[in-house]
Amino acid sequence: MDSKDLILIEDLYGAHNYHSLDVVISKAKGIWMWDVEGKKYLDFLSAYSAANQGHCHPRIIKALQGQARNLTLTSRAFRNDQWPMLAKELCDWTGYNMVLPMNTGAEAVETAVKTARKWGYQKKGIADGQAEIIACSNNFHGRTVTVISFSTEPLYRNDFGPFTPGFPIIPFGDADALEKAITPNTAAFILEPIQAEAGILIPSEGYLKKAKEICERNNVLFIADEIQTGLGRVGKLFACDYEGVKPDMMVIGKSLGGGYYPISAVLANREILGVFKPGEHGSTFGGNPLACAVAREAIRVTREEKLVENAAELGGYFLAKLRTIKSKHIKEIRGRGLLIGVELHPEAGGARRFCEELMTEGLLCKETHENVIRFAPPLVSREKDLNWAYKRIKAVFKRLA
Ligand code: IF1
Repeated sequence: MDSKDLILIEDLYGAHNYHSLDVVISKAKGIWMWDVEGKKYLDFLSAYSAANQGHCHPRIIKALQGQARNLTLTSRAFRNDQWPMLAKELCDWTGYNMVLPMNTGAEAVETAVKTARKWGYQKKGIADGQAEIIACSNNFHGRTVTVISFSTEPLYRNDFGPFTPGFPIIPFGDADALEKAITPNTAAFILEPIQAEAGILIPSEGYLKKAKEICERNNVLFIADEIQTGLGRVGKLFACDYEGVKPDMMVIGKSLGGGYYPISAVLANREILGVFKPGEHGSTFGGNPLACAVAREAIRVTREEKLVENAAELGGYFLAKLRTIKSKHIKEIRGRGLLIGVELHPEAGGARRFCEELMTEGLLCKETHENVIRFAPPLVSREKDLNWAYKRIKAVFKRLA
């Protein structure tokens, strides 16, 4: 079947909750993808940073296949031999001493919310049912009802109410607003250290540190959603590392599964994650041995192939190169590591048409909101790959001038 047929079938039977580019991928390896007609593309999105290690990494295939032959699922009714090792390796790598595994990012954010509330009642002494978690405007933390309860984006919220209460909203990047919003009922503050979906918004230098300090002073947990920014994407292990900030709780996902398998986790220390007692929270698939074996190898690949360092080096290189493109459409180019946003002026006619044009050039990326083109190639990219991409990007800006 060709792309046309598959698109027709998808649109007929699949729910229309996406406006995907009309490219039907059937194969991928490393940084490259092929559509069903055999046309080759450079992946400049990495499945929203879930495929940081590149597609179908041979080492991760091996881990997946090996584990698939042995043991895939026990549920947590029984123990398995992979979860303990992943838990230890994750803690050793990230510097936390406790971890709770889930499957998707949104579930891990939900878990962080539940943890913070329980901590608020049990450790901080907040009166029952009163706990508040402060979130930032324009955040993106996932799609469940509780998580969209603290979204400020009508598109994600409309007609999905009633919502979960207890989430005051403050502007992103405003430490004074945080200070003012804190009450004796505040259990936690949750944020993305770089707002990716909002358009790769990097807060001004010192904000994370200041916010962490305010949280500490008020006995409020600082929760970082590093689902998209974490594990190397931004050129350090975590975006919070740029300011030397160690969140009380950290939520990770995406590339923890090496592009193969959904797995997410909440990291914290024992005083916090220790609030859970048996039966209070869980998941059929969370901590399953297949996910854990894949994640263990995904971590080893990230470390041994020095993907964090590569993201830092190539990110700086590519950002500087992009900034040499002269176009009246470009308002600003910003980024950290290999998470880069090209913001266009409103008169440019939207980022979507640039993405469609880049697709015909063999470069796959995705707009975020109306006017930002997001570039996030796999972290296994090399300089010559980015040079290849640069030529296409430059050509498209020339063509759509
Ligand atoms: C979609 C966005 C990116 C995330 C952060 C939690 C989650 C995500 C910081 C939830 C997920 C994904 C979801 C995906 C598109 C994508 C996205 F544009 F929607 F915002 F990457 F920028 N925290 N982000 O970025 O993780 O439950 O999806 O595993 O289509 O919704 P999830």
